[in-house]
Amino acid sequence: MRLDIVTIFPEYVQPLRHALVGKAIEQGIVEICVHDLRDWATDVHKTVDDSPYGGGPGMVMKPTVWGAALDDIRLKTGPVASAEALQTAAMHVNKPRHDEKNGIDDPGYSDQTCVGGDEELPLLLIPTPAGKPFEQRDAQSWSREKHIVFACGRYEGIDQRVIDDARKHYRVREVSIGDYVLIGGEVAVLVIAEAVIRLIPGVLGNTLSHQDDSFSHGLLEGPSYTKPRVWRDLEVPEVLLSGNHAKIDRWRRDQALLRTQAVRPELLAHVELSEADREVLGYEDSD
Ligand code: 6GU
Repeated sequence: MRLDIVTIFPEYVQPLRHALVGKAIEQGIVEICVHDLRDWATDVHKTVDDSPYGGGPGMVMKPTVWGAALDDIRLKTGPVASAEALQTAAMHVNKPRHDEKNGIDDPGYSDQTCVGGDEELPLLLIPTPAGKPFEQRDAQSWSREKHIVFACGRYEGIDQRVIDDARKHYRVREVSIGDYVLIGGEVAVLVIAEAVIRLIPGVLGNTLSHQDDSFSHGLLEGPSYTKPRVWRDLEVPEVLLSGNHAKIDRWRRDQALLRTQAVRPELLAHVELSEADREVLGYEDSD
């Protein structure tokens, strides 16, 4: 996968060089190029914004600068032709991870979202609080993309015509990472890139380890425990020591259901509940 990130603060996305994403870069699973939007500014002050038509506070990012940047990224021309990929912070490749296990097959992914006509266009993601909420299923879908471009807006946003024009050459998605306002899109890019990259086969040592993720089955994950068995007078739940895997699976399911009911009850509406599930949740029998 290739990721291009356009921002006026290239340093802001340097955390991607570390840990699991850094390792994925090193393994050649993902290539990340960070571009300074000011490289496309044409005046001596490297101006990227201007006052809004119609008045009001704040500044709007200029279509001329963004248009040139998105053209060069798509065509690999201009500053992009010589752009260097992000280098990792440390060598990770030879360090085995705790969750790397032998004998676990890569389940792979079907390529159905990556075939035919428009699907060949790169995906342009524009983080904005006015976007559609980013969800785990988006991360799953985007983990199969060949080329994703992130356009980080600052100030009051990007001139709308940049987004309208980009649709000619990109599949464009405006996305929000939650109902709060950030100063710019950079932190959202870190969030989205990490959520996407960790799902690419081969990035997590153990490809089974994300199948039980919170949200993947519509439920929040329940609690986890490790040694020692007793710590500060607190014991690990007995069932986890029982070796009875049917019982352990049922217990984990119960914990996930109860946590979801307590913290995010609205998620339960989208989960298929068995009779046993309904009983744990205290639902009345419905015949
Ligand atoms: Cl994606 N961008 C910005 N600037 N603010 C946000 C956001 C994104 N998601 C929530 N708030």
